[in-house]
Amino acid sequence: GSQWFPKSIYELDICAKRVIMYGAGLDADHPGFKDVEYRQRRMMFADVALSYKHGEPIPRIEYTASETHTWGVIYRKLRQLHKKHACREFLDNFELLERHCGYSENNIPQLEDICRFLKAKTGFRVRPVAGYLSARDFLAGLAFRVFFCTQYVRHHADPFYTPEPDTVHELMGHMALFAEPDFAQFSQEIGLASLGASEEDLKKLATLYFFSIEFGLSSDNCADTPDKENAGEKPSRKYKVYGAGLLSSAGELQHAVEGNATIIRFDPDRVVEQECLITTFQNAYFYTRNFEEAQQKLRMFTSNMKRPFVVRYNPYTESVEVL
Ligand code: H2B
Ligand code: FE
Repeated sequence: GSQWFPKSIYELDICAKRVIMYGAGLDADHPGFKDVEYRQRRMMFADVALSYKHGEPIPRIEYTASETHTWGVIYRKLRQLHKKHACREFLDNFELLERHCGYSENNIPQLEDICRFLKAKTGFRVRPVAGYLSARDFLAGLAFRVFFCTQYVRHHADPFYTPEPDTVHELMGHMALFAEPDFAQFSQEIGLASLGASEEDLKKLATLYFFSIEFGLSSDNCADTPDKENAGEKPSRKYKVYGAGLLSSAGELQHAVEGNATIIRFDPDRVVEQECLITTFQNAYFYTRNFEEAQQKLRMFTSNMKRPFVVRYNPYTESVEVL
């Protein structure tokens, strides 16, 4: 009830500083733990992110040959898989990113260019962040159509694995769909519902975020629309992928749609019971027909959450009114 939350887009500067984990504190099992050069590089990225303020141009990074190489290896692999498995909206917008934002296998795109592109498409923005934020701080950004976006690259020792979000995950997995109006709206509504939410509701919203924006599937435009009741063990060609966690991970993407993963209809009451797994593949994935359906179901669910006030987003002032 009395929890502080940002009321204006400028107050996201406060959320951005509350990083839980970044370069300085790389865990012992992180591939960069013993690499002094990597740790120093991470500190540079942390400085950029921690001194950034809303409204400033995002500093351009001169990526090293090694970082660009890591990006290229992943880019080639993922683009092949995207063409087979990503939803139409993702593919269309990804092409626009290639055309307008410097996406290519030889170049790591700059957040400033992506930010300008998304702003024109849906009003979404990105801003640099030094590392992992709490679910509460992270979701608050979405309420203002802001995505906290890491700018550093995972350690080169293992291009296909990172224990934390990095810029490859953000740019290959997340960016394309923030250019899609229905998806942008869905994302913002999770964010708005999270402002001042109880701990219990916040956990549910984080889980809904996880199984949609990170790991969601859709059944629109598929060969055969799956039947609602027996969706459990259907051949996976019936689903397209929109979740960024899948679209940025070759291994889990193939597991989800080329294997025999459990795929269940996205019903928020069911989804919030599911455990979010970080270091292994998910036990189940959830699908909706499209983003509009996801949005309707989310709205129905959040309208039953209790908050002692109402928040309304004002797009002219980029602030929330608390009634
Ligand atoms: N922080 C950062 N920097 N990036 C994320 O993708 C992220 C986060 N995801 N904090 C959040 C938590 C997500 O897993 C949900 C909302 O808990
Ligand atoms: Fe993510």
